[in-house]
Amino acid sequence: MNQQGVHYFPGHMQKALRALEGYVKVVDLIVEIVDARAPFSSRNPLLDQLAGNKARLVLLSKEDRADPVVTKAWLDYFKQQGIPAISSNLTEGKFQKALTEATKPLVAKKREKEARFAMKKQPIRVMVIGIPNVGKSTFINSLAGKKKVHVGNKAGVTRAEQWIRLGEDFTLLDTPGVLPMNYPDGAMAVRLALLGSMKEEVLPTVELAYALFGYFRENYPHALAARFGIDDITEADADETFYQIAKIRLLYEGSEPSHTKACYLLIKEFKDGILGRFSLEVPNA
Ligand SMILES: Nc1nc2c(ncn2[C@@H]2O[C@H](COP(=O)(O)OP(=O)(O)OP(=O)(O)O)[C@@H](O)[C@H]2O)c(=O)[nH]1
Ligand SMILES: [Mg+2]
Repeated sequence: MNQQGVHYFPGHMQKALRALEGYVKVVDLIVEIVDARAPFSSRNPLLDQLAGNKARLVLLSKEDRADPVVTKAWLDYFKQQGIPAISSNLTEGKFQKALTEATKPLVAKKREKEARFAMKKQPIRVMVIGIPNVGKSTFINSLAGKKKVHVGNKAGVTRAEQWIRLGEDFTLLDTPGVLPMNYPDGAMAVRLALLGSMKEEVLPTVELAYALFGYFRENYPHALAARFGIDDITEADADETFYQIAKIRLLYEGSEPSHTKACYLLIKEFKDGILGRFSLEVPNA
């Protein structure tokens, strides 16, 4: 994959980061959402620092798009690190139980303190953080049982922080996605672009298609077989494969099968989850 660094830090992220610093002080729990397909690359070290010693839960989103074996390995990895972590398909909202379990001690502690000092019962304040497009707003809507905040499959949908009250026990803070200031490791940036967390303008689609092809060839050589009716790509050449896909899907430029159009198709189908369930990194890789 591309080894060149990527520098990308728009102004609204700088602003969001400063705002988040203020919120950390007033929240009880930080839910850090990462994409299950690349839980390492989709963690933001800046947010990690910001969270300090606050109670924290790592939520691996989009498990329905990830390789289940690899997701299990990631959950074990976080467990070994002593970091509470759960995985979920946020669009199905089946994580409520796990979340309630994970937050039980926190709630109990808060209620006990309130009782001791005869304080009024306050909701647990949960701040939801993560890089763009990992599902922060989807998580909140799912908990709320209705659409309270905007979601969309592209980076930068949430632009400002917003508090949402959930019953008696919780108040959630939706936040805009924040990326690290730069990616000295170009391969990490490529993964984030494939997950839709980095804007399409930052990394060209054709380059992404080559990177994805190379990754599939090494890790999931059967990935394209079912969808495009082509052979295992272990020995295949990227250009030849793109050419083949273009012919199969009738993607032409004039009378020639279009290599570029095939690249766009491949990336779109990967992003839409049509190709299947794939993880882009494994623990300690
Ligand atoms: N398949 C699948 N899609 C998901 C899941 N969680 C979120 N999505 C989709 O991912 C896209 C991004 O979700 P959002 O909730 O807008 O992400 P966000 O983290 O709030 O993004 P920003 O506001 O841009 O930072 C949407 O198209 C969601 O429907 C999941 O667990 N599985
Ligand atoms: Mg959002």
